[in-house]
Amino acid sequence: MLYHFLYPLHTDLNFLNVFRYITFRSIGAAVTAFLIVVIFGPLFIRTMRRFQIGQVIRDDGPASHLAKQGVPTMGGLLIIAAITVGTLLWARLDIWQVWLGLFIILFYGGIGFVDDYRKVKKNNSKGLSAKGKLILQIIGASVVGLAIFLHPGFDGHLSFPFFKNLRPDLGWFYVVFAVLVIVGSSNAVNLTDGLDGLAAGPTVVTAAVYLVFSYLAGHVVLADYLQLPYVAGSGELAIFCGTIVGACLGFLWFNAYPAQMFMGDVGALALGGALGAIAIIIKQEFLLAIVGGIFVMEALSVIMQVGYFKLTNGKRIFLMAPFHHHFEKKGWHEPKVVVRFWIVSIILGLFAIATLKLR
Ligand code: 57M
Repeated sequence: MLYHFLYPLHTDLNFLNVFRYITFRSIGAAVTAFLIVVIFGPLFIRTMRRFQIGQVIRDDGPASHLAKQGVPTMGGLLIIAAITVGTLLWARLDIWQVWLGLFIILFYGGIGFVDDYRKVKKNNSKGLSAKGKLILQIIGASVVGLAIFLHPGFDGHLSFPFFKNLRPDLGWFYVVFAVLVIVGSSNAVNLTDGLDGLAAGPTVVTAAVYLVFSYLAGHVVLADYLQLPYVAGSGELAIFCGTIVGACLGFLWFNAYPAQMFMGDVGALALGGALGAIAIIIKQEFLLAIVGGIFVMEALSVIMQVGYFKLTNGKRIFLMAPFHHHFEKKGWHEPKVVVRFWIVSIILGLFAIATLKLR
């Protein structure tokens, strides 16, 4: 919005020229989203406490989690508000990809909200049925897949880090692929969100890396130089990524151990869905498996554990899945698990950036 109001005035007020730059607006967007969460966080926590909207803790988890009973949840509402306001303020609103990003975060946030609300209302840890949640996620992701497919500039080629000449064309199947990436990413972030700061940290890293890639993918000269697929308009998604970085850093302020609030499904499903959608829109789908390696490992640990559990009638690979509970059960203190996962995430983020030159 600021771009549309302020940039046209640059002919009279020269300094307003700065609103043309995606770099400047991405930083502005990140700071705005951060401040919204940090400023409204205490009020949000107090309100959730007053209305007794707190986490219901399962009694079959690690014992240390029982102390978290009643911690205010649904902090994702604040995250989503900050991302939406930040994006509307700083992004160019004539770029369709920006609306697609906002759509997925609001749609998936809506699914998570219904799930959280039911849990809180019924005062147990079960919300929407797994099937109901999956169907809704598929519907939301299909809208994104179809919007990309039906756009005149559609390109169904995949791109892989390291293999610049490997570019299979998926054609209409790209829509199915988009659904798999978005739904998979949303659920993987949701599974990861089980320790204080565990989901928000790697989300910051992933969104920061995608901020860089979105900028490059939308820059015709740099995309060509770095041999990335050029996606017209995708540079504006850097601003959307900036708001995710800012909002999650602000959320971490309160979610750092010992957490004063959790993001809830409303936050985890929305953030995961948004990361998946960004990867699809800027055509860097496989990069998500690298930079979001923590989410991938967490999801794989659940798939392996549940599969093995069923095959062997109750035997386990890990002491408990998802993976982070395994380390807790081994006696690592919660912040130690979280900070070590962050370290791995940062290293994966740096590696993802390095793929720019390894082609
Ligand atoms: C959500 N939710 C957290 C919070 C957060 C198939 C199965 C592996 C599914 C999995 C599952 O249900 N995962 C999805 C995980 C919950 O956090 C809430 O949920 C939101 C995210 N959706 O924002 O609102 C708990 O996580 C802790 N937490 C923190 N700090 C945070 O910042 O400490 C969350 C955020 C919170 C809090 O304790 O209550 C969760 O873990 O439930 N199921 C599991 O994860 C369960 N695993 C399991 O049953 N494993 C089995 C296999 C055979 C399936 C096994 O390995 O034996 C575990 N989770 C729990 N208890 N709580 C184990 C049992």
